[in-house]
Amino acid sequence: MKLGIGLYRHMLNEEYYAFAVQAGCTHIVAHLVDYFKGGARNPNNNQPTGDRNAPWGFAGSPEELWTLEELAGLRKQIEAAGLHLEAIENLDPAHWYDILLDGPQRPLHIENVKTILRRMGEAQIPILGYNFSIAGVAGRVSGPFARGGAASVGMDGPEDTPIPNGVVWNMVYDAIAPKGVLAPITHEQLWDRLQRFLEDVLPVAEASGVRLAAHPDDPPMPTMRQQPRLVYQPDMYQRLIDINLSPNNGLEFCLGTLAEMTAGNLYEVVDRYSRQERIAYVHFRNVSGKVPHYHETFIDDGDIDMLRIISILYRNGFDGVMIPDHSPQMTCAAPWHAGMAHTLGFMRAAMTVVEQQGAIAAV
Ligand SMILES: [Mn+2]
Repeated sequence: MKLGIGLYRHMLNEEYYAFAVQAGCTHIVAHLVDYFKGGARNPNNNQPTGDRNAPWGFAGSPEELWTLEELAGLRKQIEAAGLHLEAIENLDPAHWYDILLDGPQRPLHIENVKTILRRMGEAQIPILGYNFSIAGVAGRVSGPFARGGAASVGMDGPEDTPIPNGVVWNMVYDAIAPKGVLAPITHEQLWDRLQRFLEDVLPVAEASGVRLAAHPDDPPMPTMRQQPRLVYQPDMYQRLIDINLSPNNGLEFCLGTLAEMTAGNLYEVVDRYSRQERIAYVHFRNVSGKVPHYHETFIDDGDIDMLRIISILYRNGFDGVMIPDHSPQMTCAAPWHAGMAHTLGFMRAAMTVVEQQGAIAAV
């Protein structure tokens, strides 16, 4: 079992790599999308939060794909710090918005994703995490929801405000889009878009040695901002796997999101998907409650028995990377670092116990 940490773009430097090593991490999951660009309400010492229905910030340049030099340089920098670069998490909306929206730029955007996959393969970065979602991570509220009044996020009822033109995946990709809102589509239309995307890019992913890893919809509501969502119940992950049998069609397995779903038993869900060997890497996050009313909690303080989860993963031979997803912000001069150190310490202890004593919790 491997412990890693996800770092946002502005954290991809030696100070954060040292923090990761000191906390016992061996792997890095890197975010190259700058979620915080232009988002004044979105301080970058926390997970991107935004407002309930205001976008996080501005997407990158549609013409500037991540270069081979940038990707290979990042890997070398991370390896020089004694760590491994396991994955790039998330595509920039600027590079693939018309795949999500089935718009006129779709052929170009498919080529963009293929180019990124080829460059990742050349740079020897094995996983690309993505989130096939029109509304993205939206509709959440922030507050002192976690233990001891720690700042956290959650959901306080559905969010149905329509998405303005020029916004997708909770980021602005076209600041001068004509006024108006995105027309709703059906769930089946969105599944069709995902299926065509996978058919188009998975052969290149296979040839490049890169695995795609799908995050479930967070928060897992059937619709968000009047748009359908794909993976909002545990069984829907099975549909995503079954629509393309490529071994490179994998999962970015988010425990917090799965626990927020209204159906299923999380321990059975972890057992079922880890047996299929489709989990590329795991997001560790605890929550209290289910959509549309839940809060993110400290790792040891929510609905999920994390020792039991790690025991199931261990028993089923999961050998991938496990990273904290989000943590509540601890009250101190470095709220993000303290929250992450707390989560990583808990995960490292749980992994050590299971590796030394076997699956100790009821699985
Ligand atoms: Mn997640």
